[in-house]
Amino acid sequence: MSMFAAADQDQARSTARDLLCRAGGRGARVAVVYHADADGTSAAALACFAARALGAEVATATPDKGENVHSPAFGARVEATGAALAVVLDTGSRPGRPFAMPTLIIDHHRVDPAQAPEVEAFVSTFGGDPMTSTSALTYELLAPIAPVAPRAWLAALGLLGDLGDAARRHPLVAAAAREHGIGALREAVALVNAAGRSEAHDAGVALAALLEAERPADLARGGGEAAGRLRALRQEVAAATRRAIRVPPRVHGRWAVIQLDEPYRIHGPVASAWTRRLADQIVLVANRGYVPGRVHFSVRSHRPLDLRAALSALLPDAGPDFAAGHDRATGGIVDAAVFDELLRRIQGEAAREAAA
Ligand SMILES: [Mn+2]
Repeated sequence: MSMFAAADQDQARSTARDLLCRAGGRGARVAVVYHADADGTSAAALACFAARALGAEVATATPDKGENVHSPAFGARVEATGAALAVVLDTGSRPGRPFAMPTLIIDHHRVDPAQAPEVEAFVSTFGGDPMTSTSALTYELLAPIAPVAPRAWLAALGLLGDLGDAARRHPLVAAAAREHGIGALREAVALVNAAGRSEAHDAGVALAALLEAERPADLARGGGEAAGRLRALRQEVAAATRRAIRVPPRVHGRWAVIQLDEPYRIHGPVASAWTRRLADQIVLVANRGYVPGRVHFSVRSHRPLDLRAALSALLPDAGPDFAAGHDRATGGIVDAAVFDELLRRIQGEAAREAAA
């Protein structure tokens, strides 16, 4: 990151803290908007704790199946909370702004500074720090203004969820593993992720479980009501994943394509599971059953390839939901017709390679 961007980030962080403290000081409502995975949900739990400790009321919201934070229906629900400030966590970013109200975005996804959102405060590393997560950025933002230190393990959950075992080198994960055990942290990540993958997309259960938990082991073994519901959701998602992993791939050149028809958001883990067995392939797992008429798909590979570039080369202008995410973990959400065109181009690439 350039010196200029670093100075901008100091300014963004101080503005963000100021907005939260002022909202708390006047007892205002804060809308906590989050991505329904372990990282986004852990960041949301930290934001809820901090906002309440500062004196604010909290309303939480996550986009439904097939929505994102820019969907008009989602925006209307967030505006309807009557919140004076929105805190948006781990949802990626686009130019412009998702909501009319004052908005603070905390996000660790790679973004060109020229494409940064125009909101009151955008807390980001612009992708310049691959060893961070939204939960860690949120923790670092909140620690100077709110008593979140006893919940530092929430930052570790998000790091482990997004970075896997590489996150164990992060000081927040190392400290949480010493205190709580790495097994309890991993188990909590799996439970939280299951909620967002469930057929009902019941991310609120995971957030409730994190808010009622005093330590990560409370998710897997605690008697809390939300933790119990979370464990039932995980069983359902695990059964669907076992079913989906039995669907055989079709190989086209360097691509291996698996097509699912499941109401669960399990295309990502199924793709990751196949990369070991298809070590020379780019694995694409498509799900036509998640949202009718749309295809949600995940792309992963065993070898370190720029998968966003590989996808964009096939379909250069497929919109902001195509080839989003990270170089090593991407995918997209497109209309069925666009996905069928992508498949034709994959087959075309394979045929050209075979002829060469
Ligand atoms: Mn994340």
